[in-house]
Amino acid sequence: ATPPHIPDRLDVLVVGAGFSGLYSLHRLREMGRKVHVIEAAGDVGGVWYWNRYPGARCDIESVDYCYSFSDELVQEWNWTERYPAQPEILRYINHVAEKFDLRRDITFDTMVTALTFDDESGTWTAETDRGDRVTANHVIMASGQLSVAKLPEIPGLGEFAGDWYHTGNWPHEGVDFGGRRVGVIGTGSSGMQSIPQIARQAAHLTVFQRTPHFAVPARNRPLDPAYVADLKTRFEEYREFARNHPGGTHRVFGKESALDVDPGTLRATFEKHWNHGGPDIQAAFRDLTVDREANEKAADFVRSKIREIVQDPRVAELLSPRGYPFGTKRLVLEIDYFTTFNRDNVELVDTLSTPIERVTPAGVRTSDREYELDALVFATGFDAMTGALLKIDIRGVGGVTLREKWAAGPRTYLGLSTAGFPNLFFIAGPGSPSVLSNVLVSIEQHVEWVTDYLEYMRKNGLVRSEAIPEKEDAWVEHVNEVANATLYPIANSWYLGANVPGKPRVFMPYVGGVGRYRQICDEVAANGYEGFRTT
Ligand code: NA7
Repeated sequence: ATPPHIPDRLDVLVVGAGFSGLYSLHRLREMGRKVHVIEAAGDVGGVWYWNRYPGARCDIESVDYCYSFSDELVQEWNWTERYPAQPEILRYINHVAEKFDLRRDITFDTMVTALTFDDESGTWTAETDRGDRVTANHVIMASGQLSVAKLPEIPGLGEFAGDWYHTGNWPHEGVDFGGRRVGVIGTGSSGMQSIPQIARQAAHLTVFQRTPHFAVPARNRPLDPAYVADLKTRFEEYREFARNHPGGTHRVFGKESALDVDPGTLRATFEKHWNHGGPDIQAAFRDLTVDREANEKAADFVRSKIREIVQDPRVAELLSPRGYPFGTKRLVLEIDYFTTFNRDNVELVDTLSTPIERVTPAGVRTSDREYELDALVFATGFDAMTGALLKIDIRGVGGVTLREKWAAGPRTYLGLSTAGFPNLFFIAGPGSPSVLSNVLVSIEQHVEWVTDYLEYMRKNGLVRSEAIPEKEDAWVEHVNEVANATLYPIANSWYLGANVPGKPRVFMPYVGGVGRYRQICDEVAANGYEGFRTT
């Protein structure tokens, strides 16, 4: 039986109430569509609802990491920090939900478990973990890129006598680490952000590091209200620049090769970026993402900084990334991360030389000893990009499952759609710039493109749209081609699914750039949505 709160016949079903789902709902409602959102969490926010660990912060500047579709919203909201912390982002999302009265069309605490396409009626039926059955003409998957928390395959967790947490699924009431012996496994963004905060509280902190990640200072600071006010007077122009920019931001790209400049200029350029803070150091020279030798100059610079900051040379060496290019695992913006290792209560364990064997009732056992712990934090990341989609049993034409179709890696047309699954759209999905961009710019572009397409279909009396397999093949090839021209595929990153054992190693996001991607999507639309077969 369908609970009364989800209409059982919809025009559009949206899965997920994060930034993508909320804007999809708002825009479709404005277009007069019968739309409803189903969300697993207890409220809006997506990744910012779940990731409440201490130190959780966005690595895109707040004035960029926001919606632009409503000038009123732009004008009334005031960001307070250069890089927004999780509570401020969640307050913003809540403000948006209230302002546009979004919650009345969202069902929370409900997981979509299956989506089945019926060839005859050309509709989708969704089933939920609460026993709902909902039929919709179209489905928009706004289920996120980093929404399925991944625990490591370490045996023994069930025996652990202490408490354990995953950063991507943090208790809402917070965690008090005061007086406790804490272990953190994982040193990506989530680990590097939480470790300094936990170290200040805990009696003792053991950091279990498998791969050191490159990090540069965030140089986070309060925003000058005059700057924020000034930006509002020209926000549309400011945003329009980002919409056509490779990363959806305002990053300035260096024109020189890191191999052509003299050592003094090289150092001074990196120093300038280091002191300014933020990820734009990746574009300090034009060849850092494409030439290994040039990239190594940046890697050397960061390692020299780590040696300057970390007092114990042995620890500094262990914290220094080697063997993969700078920036090819997502560059972390750090706040007090390296200095944390100068504290007396912090210990670094290199699990490459002494691998973790198991969790024991008392703590963690590595190949050489046991570490006694009262609490264990997993900052071990996500089944990224495809995890949330493949968790749902999605069945398209002829009963083919998405899991079967994507067994060797995700295949999409423009990152928006996949052949054999008509009327199903992805927001910021694999094959789109998504996680390699300011995702808010990408989300707005995707939502606008998809909803415009639904409007086009309605106006033209079209009820069914499906990506053409050859067009999809060509897009997948293009995505691979541009990725292979960069250093990105070298690293074992979540961009490639390398953090999930058994996941096919395929570079998932589109590195061709937000501006170029938008242009391609606009051309597709201008040519009557070419690449889709419609009826
Ligand atoms: P990441 O970046 O995937 O980092 C996960 C970390 O956990 C990373 O250091 C991993 O080491 C480590 N890890 C994962 N599994 C294990 C096992 N089995 N044993 C030891 N260590 C392990 O996730 P985050 O949550 O930090 O960040 C994800 C994104 O969210 C981030 O890039 C931003 O875009 C926001 P590895 O490097 O794989 O050796």
